[in-house]
Amino acid sequence: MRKIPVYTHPAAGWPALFSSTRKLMDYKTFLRGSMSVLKSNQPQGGFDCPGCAWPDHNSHKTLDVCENGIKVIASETMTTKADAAFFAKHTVTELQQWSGYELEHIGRLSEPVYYDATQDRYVAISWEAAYERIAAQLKQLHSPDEALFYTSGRVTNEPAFMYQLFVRCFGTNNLPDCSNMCHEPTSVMLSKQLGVGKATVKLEDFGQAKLILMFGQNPATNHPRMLEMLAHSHEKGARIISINPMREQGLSKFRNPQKPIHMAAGSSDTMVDEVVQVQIGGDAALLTGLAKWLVKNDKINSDFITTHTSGFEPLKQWLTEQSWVDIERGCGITQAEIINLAQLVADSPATICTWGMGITQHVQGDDNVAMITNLLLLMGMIGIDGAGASPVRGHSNVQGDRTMGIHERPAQKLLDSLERVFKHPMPQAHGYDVVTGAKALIAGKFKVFMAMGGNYAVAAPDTKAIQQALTTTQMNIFVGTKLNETMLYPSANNLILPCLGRTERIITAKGEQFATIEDSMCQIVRTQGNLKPVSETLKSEAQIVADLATHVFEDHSNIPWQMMSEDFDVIRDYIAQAISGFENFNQRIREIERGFHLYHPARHRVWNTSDGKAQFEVPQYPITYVAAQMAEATSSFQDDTDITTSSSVTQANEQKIWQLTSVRSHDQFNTMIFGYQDRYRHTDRRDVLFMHPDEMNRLGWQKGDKVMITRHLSKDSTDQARILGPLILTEMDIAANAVATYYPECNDLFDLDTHAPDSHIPAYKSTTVVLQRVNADTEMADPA
Ligand SMILES: Nc1nc2c(c(=O)[nH]1)N[C@H]1C(S)=C(S)[C@@H](COP(=O)(O)OP(=O)(O)OC[C@H]3O[C@@H](n4cnc5c(=O)[nH]c(N)nc54)[C@H](O)[C@@H]3O)O[C@H]1N2
Ligand SMILES: Nc1nc2c(c(=O)[nH]1)N[C@H]1C(S)=C(S)[C@@H](COP(=O)(O)OP(=O)(O)OC[C@H]3O[C@@H](n4cnc5c(=O)[nH]c(N)nc54)[C@H](O)[C@@H]3O)O[C@H]1N2
Ligand SMILES: [Mo]
Repeated sequence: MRKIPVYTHPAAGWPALFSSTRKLMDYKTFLRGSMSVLKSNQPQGGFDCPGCAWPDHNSHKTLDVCENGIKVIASETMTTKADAAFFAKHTVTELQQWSGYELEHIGRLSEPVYYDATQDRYVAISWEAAYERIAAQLKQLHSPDEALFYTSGRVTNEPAFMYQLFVRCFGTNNLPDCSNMCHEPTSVMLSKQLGVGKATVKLEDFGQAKLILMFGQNPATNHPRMLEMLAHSHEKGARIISINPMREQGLSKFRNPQKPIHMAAGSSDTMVDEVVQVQIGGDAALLTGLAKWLVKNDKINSDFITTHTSGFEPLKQWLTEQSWVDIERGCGITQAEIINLAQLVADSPATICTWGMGITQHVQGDDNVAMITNLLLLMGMIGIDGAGASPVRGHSNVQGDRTMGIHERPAQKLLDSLERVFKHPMPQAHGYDVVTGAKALIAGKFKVFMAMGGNYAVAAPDTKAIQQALTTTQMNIFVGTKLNETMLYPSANNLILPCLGRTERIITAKGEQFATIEDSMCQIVRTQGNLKPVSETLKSEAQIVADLATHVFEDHSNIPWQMMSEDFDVIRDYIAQAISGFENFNQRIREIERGFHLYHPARHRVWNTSDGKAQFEVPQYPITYVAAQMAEATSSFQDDTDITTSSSVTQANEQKIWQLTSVRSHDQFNTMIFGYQDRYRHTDRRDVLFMHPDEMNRLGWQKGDKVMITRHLSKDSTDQARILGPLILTEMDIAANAVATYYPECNDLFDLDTHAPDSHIPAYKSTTVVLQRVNADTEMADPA
């Protein structure tokens, strides 16, 4: 067996904090960024880190930010600009050829621009002229449902509340958001099973947990501040198990920036006790094995089940029907190993399950979340200290945006209270989410597309088709901080409106404003930028929404839009009236230093579900779903002569069916590419395909070989194959049959029809593909 390179240095620590961030930004930017870092995630007066949604740690008096937080801050605080002078030098056709990395490093969007088709360039426009164009266009629609209004999760609560109100007063619930591609299965299943679609744990619970099962998450890269909490839990005696097809190396050792002794002596904590290298898409099968053993051996909490739950008998029956052969086939883990893990669950008085995208982004994403919740319910692990459900959200305010009403399928309660507070009728029909919205966009159903942040086309599946569709609308409107590839496929009327970022001061006629966010554990905290805006032309998102409303609604819909944008206390007063849990918002957010926790009924064993009980759910898909997909692909592949005669193939035996997953590197925040290095995975490029060296050996392939990925869509699909490559084969300790590459470059391999049934989340984490090695001397096939 060949050795896999192992990252031997601890994660985090000073070198991690400073060296790589300095490398990627200019020095001036870095200084500006690091000054602001000292204030980020600090009680009162600082800003909440615009990176991930992991909560602030109460004990911290000093720096509570991580290497990747600094990168996000440095990205936002760049002093270079994508202004009209920049756009004058580059046509849009030229910019379409730029990489995500190049676009990211242009700098900040700094003045409103519109697309002039005659020159194929973006040119300056005044704010007033931009608003007039938008108002004229929106007023001319036959129906408000001809517009789609996307949101990305960095937008803070106050502007998010105004934005959903604006969209609903305009008359539609077409409010897709990045959640639809992220933790939607969590929101859907936890709401159904527990009554609230959010984490039941608080940060304190991590200090009391005895077992932490971490499913499909890479915190060293994506939630680095979580490492500190895991190290703390571990020190207090918790066993930590990572369930992941990849052995994520940033998880083994951790140097804590909060511990001077670590920083000075170069020492570190260990964290993860064990890695269960589940097959991609095998989590539901693994969880089925655990539950089956626990039920069979009567290791479950019967009192809790009787008092608090419904649906146990159907689940028990279903578990009995699942064979160990299928369980092993479904997850790639042996029965003996599963029983070992089940013993740990049985013996633990306090278990937390955390999860990330490795759980949600599958056709079985809803089932995966249901099975995690089932496990917690079987053991009575909700509503006691040190235990519970801990979905770890992505964007820093993605959870808050939902709470504020950014939702295409709003609860009736929200619509009713908006009507009551604003005396304005609200649209009742549900709107489009990311997937159904993209399909409708491609089908030509929308005349206007608006994005409050984000990079819709690139983050979604079928990127090229969405970009193409955007060129055929009547108007696209982008509110953002950085130029990205969704903005570069303009329709007849395309506007980019630059906004202030989280790090920048918002000063209005009423003085300096602060906003709020909700972290991944339902804590509402304030955030106040402290930097001078990168350009005087920028407006706050709240101001942009207020201006749009003032231009679009002649009667201003009797809502004081401008007062709201000038004084965020006015917005908060409305939020207090319209959204439950926010009573006395203005007072409470000022009173308590670290903000306040939103009441979470399930924490108190109050179940706001359809029958007033916590609900067990039986999975919808067979636990062998992925294995069956692969078997089917293998058999159709054998009959398919087209593939084997493809010009770039060397030998038929070099091909095999694989399960592909897409992940984030250490040098990106979603579609914003900061650099090419993924320190913990030993690569300094992004066009890589990770594979286990044993698999390479078996195929006679070498690291550094070039491979093409082909995804065959179903036979009845009009486009039958998607091809990506060539990618460089790179060694990784990853499960058998599994390969991984980076998001978002691979997004055209995914299609809009392959998603979970209820949440509609695209299957970014498991898709069946064929790999072909290409000769170094062969002309490469064009990536399709
Ligand atoms: N620095 C940085 N921070 C970020 C982001 C970023 O891009 N950069 N993005 C933010 C956002 S929006 C989000 S949602 C979060 C994402 O945070 P994570 O959920 O950690 O994100 P990913 O890197 O997509 O994938 C997580 C893990 O899933 C594993 N995985 C893949 N397939 C499977 C499977 O079938 N089963 C299991 N059990 N595991 C699997 C992968 O090996 C990987 O370790 O991070 C947030 N924070
Ligand atoms: N293959 C694959 N695809 C995925 C995923 C995956 O794991 N694999 N993950 C999915 C997930 S979890 C998510 S959350 C989505 C992310 O999808 P998005 O949220 O749409 O993407 P981002 O890259 O986070 O958006 C970056 C853009 O947001 C804008 N922006 C940044 N800060 C601000 C701000 O403060 N205000 C405003 N108005 N705009 C701002 C900038 O213009 C920047 O270009 O991608 C999804 N797509
Ligand atoms: Mo996300």
